[in-house]
Amino acid sequence: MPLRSTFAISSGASDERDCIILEVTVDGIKGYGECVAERDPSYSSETVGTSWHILNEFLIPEILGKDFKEPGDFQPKVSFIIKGHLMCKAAVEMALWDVKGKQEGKSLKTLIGGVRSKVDVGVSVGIQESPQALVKVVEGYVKQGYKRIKLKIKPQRDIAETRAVRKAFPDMRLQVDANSAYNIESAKDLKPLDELDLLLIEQPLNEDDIIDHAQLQPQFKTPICLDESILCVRHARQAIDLGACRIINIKPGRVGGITEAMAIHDLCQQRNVPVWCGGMLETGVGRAANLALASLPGFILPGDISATERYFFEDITQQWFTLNNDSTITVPEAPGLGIDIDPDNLEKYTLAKMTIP
Ligand code: OSB
Ligand code: MG
Repeated sequence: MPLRSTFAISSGASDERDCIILEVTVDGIKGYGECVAERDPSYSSETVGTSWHILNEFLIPEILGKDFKEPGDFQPKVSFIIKGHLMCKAAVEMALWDVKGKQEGKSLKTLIGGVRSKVDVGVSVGIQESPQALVKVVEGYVKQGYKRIKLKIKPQRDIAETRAVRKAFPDMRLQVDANSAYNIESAKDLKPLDELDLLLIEQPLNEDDIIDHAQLQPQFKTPICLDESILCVRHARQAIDLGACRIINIKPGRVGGITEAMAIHDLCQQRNVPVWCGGMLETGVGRAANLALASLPGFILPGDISATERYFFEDITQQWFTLNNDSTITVPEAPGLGIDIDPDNLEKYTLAKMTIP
């Protein structure tokens, strides 16, 4: 699906969103799931191509025709024989949550114990040509009503950009995301950010650098937030125990599904660590799931869940998510994910199809 504007992060830019949509049939009820892996392995090692392969050759054959009581119940059965590929597992789980909700006539929000009917959201703004261009883009989103802005940064494109936005919007809830573009040495260059009253600095170092993040955090007043580094509840516990971060970004796709996302949420609540819901430029399918997750009580910071028009010209769901005037988006209340697929748009954007009977 073409993006409305190029989205650039430290590791690369994209103009289009490729993704896999799963349609699962259980006892005649159809559920939908979105695999958030991207075309390129630049954010995560998983891609649309690896997901297609793993779903087709391993994950789906392993669980097809078997009985599972809860959407997450297939996970322990496959975790040892199918290592990793968490975005594939999350896609299957999302479709099973959708089925369960439709079976029971309950929304995903109700099934998981969500407490909010609308959730605070912000926009994740890609790297722009210049600090001035960035301020202009941010201004556009502020005019639309977003009250929290996240800036993507990379070396040499960090301090001047963030300062310019802070100067233009002195009271804005502002945060930055490096997508692991620094190492323990070069992260010293980020020190001036500490004076800009940021909510958090997201994933400055590599995915597997929890220990270096623990060295870095005490050097900053601003909380470090981990995204790529946290793939499961164990990682969350280890990062909190080591002092590697003070905030965690939870993306159900990255951690293998809603069930693991809830476990991380529960741990963080016990440990007094604020969490927020990240995004992966999802279609309406994944966006609906993120909204339900973000309705859990521990999601106290605004999520990267923007209105549909921030991403796409049209969507594959009939639902078109809009921003309320208090910088929130309303959580779907219909059974399951609470979305209906737009069959014409789905067909229009389909590049390949696979049916596993
Ligand atoms: O690091 O949070 C990230 C998008 C793709 C890959 C990684 C990230 C992002 C975003 C976009 O920041 C969040 C959104 O969906 O709006
Ligand atoms: Mg991130």
